Amino acid sequence: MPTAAHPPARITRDDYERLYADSVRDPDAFWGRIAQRIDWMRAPTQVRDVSFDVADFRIRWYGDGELNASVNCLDRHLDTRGDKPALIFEPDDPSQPAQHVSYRELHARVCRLGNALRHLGVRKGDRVTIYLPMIVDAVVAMLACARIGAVHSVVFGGFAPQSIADRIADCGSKLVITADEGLRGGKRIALKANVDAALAMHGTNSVETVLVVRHTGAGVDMQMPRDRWFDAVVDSQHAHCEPERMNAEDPLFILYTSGSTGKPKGVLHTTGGYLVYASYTHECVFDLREDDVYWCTADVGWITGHSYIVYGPLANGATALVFEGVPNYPDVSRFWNVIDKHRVTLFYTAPTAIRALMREGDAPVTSTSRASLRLLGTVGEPINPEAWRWYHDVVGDARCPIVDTWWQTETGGILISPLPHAGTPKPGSATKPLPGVRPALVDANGELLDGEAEGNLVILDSWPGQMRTVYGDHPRFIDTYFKTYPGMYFTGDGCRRDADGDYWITGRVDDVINVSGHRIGTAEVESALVGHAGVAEAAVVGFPHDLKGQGIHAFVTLKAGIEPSDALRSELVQCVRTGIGPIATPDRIQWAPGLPKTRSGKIMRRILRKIAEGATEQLGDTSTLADPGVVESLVADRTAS
Ligand code: 6R9
Repeated sequence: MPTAAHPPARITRDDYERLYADSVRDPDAFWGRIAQRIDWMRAPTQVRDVSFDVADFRIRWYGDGELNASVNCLDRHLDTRGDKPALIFEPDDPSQPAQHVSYRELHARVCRLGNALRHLGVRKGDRVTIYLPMIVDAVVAMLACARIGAVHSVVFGGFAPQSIADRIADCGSKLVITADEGLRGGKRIALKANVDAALAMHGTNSVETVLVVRHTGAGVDMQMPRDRWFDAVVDSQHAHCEPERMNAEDPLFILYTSGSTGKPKGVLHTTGGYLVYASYTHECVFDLREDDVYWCTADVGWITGHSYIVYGPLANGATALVFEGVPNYPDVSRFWNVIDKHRVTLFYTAPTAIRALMREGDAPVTSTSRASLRLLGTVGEPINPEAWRWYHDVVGDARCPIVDTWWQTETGGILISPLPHAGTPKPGSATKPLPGVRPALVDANGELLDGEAEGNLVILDSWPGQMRTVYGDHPRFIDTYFKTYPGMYFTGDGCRRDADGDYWITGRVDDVINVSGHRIGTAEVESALVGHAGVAEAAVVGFPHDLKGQGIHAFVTLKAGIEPSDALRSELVQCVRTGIGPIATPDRIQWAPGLPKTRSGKIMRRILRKIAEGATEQLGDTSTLADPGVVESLVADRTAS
């Protein structure tokens, strides 16, 4: 790796103790040194300028530095790694050929698109929405934006037109990059048609151009002059594109994520700190080496794809696999076959996928070799010890360390994770903070808890990868993350710390449901449900689900005169699928004659959660309810259903 000296890639237990102590004693020195791993056009002389105090709030890292993220991910590798594969593309259909894209080729493709975007009038600071399948052009699109200083907003290909429209309207995108169709598990996804539907919706007329990648070759409706074929515009461009000089604090991207209230928020990450942090954590957590073949199964529509398929690995000159498909197509050995086919050494996936594959038994795994594997990782939700052990013993043949990485869209990169050579792993624990990161636990009053304790997880000081604002709504950023516990960043997660000081994340403590590692806001699902003319009110809670981690349980109160029926249930499911996307489909819809409310009219979700879990003996105090009878009838119906 270009940067092995900053810090050692292989951190042992002794290194860890020393590095950690140094990092928190003198964060300026520590993060100043880490920043040297990046190629700066102008090296920063300032390291951090941070205050979490809401009266004097600021988060700035490397404030006078200048750089370009795409140069760090491409140009600086051309001399030493020009012919090395930057990306290996494995298509949905295994009978189709895989593609190896060298750093030189990726550089040329990014430059051509960068020039095309400039030609189409996209300038530094303009927003570009990317709605693409997991194909090489998704990475090209992100890096081309970075090259010319445009701010990308990647929208996950599973989102419905309404969600695309909301995201375009919120950031005022000038241009959309999409494809004719996506492919997943042999099924076609009508991406261009979804964009057309989104652009017919209110608030999207900032979009001037839609670039359409020919992927499946399906016929699509092209609306001239708005819609342009990607290849027709891009292929003729020059393969050299002058990179924009970006200040460290210039925005790199916006990524929408669900919170406990309202619409998804546009998490904004900036250029310098984010890139330093993504590359630093990618190297030390995965113990990256020059000849690794690294595969993260996330989609680029999520933060894991941004930091650990694109920016971290490419800044480090690694070879990253881009997988278009799904774990169970054409059969449940697909992951392991891909590992053998491309000799994958580092494999990073989500607990939900592990649990689903564990259900299929050992044979689909043990029939493959997996001898190339050196390290396994997980992300997105707590991993239950049983799934951890299966991953370790069966997938990793009991010889690969597991890194259970805790982090968030907001954190930009991994904050708490075992380091592969720095300690004894504990199934189900994310263990210790990375050097430079200061987690703590607080009780409901914000009092810091010492030693062995359980409470709410906060971070006491900034790190370079921290989000800087909610796009277009800075007060919401401060309210959401810095007001609950003044002076601290509140993660929204509950957590336990054991006697060894290891952290065990217990899950969200706010109104966010983590379904298969995807964050779904209860408020979003409720608003999709009440969009149906027959619905008076809806309340949505999570419940423990064997495969998904959490499932979605919706309590729905119908308007007077509307009768519950299976047909109505399907219509409500459809409202959610078209309003948000299939990932937010409720697992259960329970008809509720009324919802438990306090006398001031607040829905008591605590009680609904217990009913959904089936833990009806632990309902707690219901005496403050306006109408305690409502609870009895909900419990009776839940038991009956
Ligand atoms: C990277 C990512 C963030 C939420 C986070 C937490 C949960 C993520 C976890 C984990 C336990 C882990 N989470 N990693 N919980 N152990 N290793 O997933 O970002 O989509 O924003 O979700 O996911 O609840 O707060 P994001």
